[in-house]
Amino acid sequence: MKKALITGITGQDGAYLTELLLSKGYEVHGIKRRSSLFNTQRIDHMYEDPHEKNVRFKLHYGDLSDSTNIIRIIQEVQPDEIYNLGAMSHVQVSFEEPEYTAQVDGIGTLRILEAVRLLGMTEKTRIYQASTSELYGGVQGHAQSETTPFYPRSPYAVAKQYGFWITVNYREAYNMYACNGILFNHESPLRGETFVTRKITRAVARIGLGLQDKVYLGNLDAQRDWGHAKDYVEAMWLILQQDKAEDFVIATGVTTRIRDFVRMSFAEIGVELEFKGEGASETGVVVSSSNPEFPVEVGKEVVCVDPRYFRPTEVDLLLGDPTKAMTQLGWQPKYDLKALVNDMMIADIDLFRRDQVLAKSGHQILNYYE
Ligand code: NDP
Ligand code: GDR
Repeated sequence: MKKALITGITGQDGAYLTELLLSKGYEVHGIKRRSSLFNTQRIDHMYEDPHEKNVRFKLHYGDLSDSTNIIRIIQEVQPDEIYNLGAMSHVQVSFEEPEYTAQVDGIGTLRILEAVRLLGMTEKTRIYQASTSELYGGVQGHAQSETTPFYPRSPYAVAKQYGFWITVNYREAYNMYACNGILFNHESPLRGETFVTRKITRAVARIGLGLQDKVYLGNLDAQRDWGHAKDYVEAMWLILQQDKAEDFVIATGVTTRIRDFVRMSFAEIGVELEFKGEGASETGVVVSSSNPEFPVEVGKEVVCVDPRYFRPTEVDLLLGDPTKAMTQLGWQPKYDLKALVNDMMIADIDLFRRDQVLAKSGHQILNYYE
């Protein structure tokens, strides 16, 4: 039985990757941070009672800022594969926590690689590094591939650039099987609530159910190449199953504006929007509403721009070229953007129907501010 160790197991990708590896018969170990509240909601459905025999899913307390902890866990688990998904992953927050982001997203990667080297496990253990399309940041005007030079535009992206190159360097210097997956944005019903897609689908579900009036967003002109996280964790696994360690771009090859993601999400509840104005004064107004289950008033302003969400340096357009992954790995995404939006909207409507029941019986419903 192969053993995998996943950092960032409590995050979106960690949860889907765990499901995938368990289904392939792996023993899966995860590193979770100690927090003052439970932070395992995304993986609780896979929990196995550690008192039982033949448990295939185990969690260890740890943190990518703590080298000794990382070394001890890797020594104890003796993984065949490590997926380094742990990170301070929010681009805007990285402008507020640049040093911590560098520690975890940059040096954290070095800690994993160096632990494997120091423990003499370079021939046994394969390493996947969660690299990102944010590395291309300022490279605009054409699709981005494995040969496109980097131009990071945030403390997050700069830290991830260190993670990318230290992975390449350890591969070349110590002959390690260490690879970067340069993944473009991928989303799902498990996406963190403050990333733009999930912020939108949650808000649209709440507006449709009468729990919220409007949503405040930042730059509506940005363009992203969005795929489904379920498809992208398949690619992570494939990257570690090749004869030779290499880096791969994982993307759909289609890019869409934030404004159009908003439109598509409202369309899922039968609401058509018109956008008026420009920049900070742009608004999204309802022009028709056809589903009686989600009665949103025509003429209502449901989207506003709040410059608080503008970034000091923005990445205007991301568009990946996944040709190498498709030809060499045989990777093919199953979801297109419409299917992704549909999946997220169904999940968020279901989630907030419970709040609607509570609201109707007089309970106070919390508001969400980010
Ligand atoms: P999430 O933000 O959902 O999950 C991040 C995970 O990292 C969480 O489990 C979090 O733990 C953990 N983590 C945060 N800080 C530390 C730390 N100091 N030590 C150990 N673990 C830590 O991210 P995603 O699942 O979306 O992304 C996974 C990885 O892929 C990240 O590295 C991200 O930067 C990268 N990536 C993501 C893309 C995307 O579109 N989703 C695209 C390209 C790259 P906790 O739950 O306790 O907060
Ligand atoms: P990103 O994702 O920065 O691409 O990083 P995010 O969803 O945060 O932003 C995408 C684009 O939407 C614009 N935007 C807003 N963003 C947020 N969060 N909130 C808003 O209200 C809002 N309004 C507009 C942003 O300006 C941006 O242009 C994600 C993360 O998962 C990274 O970890 C990963 O590496 C990259 O994707 C690929």
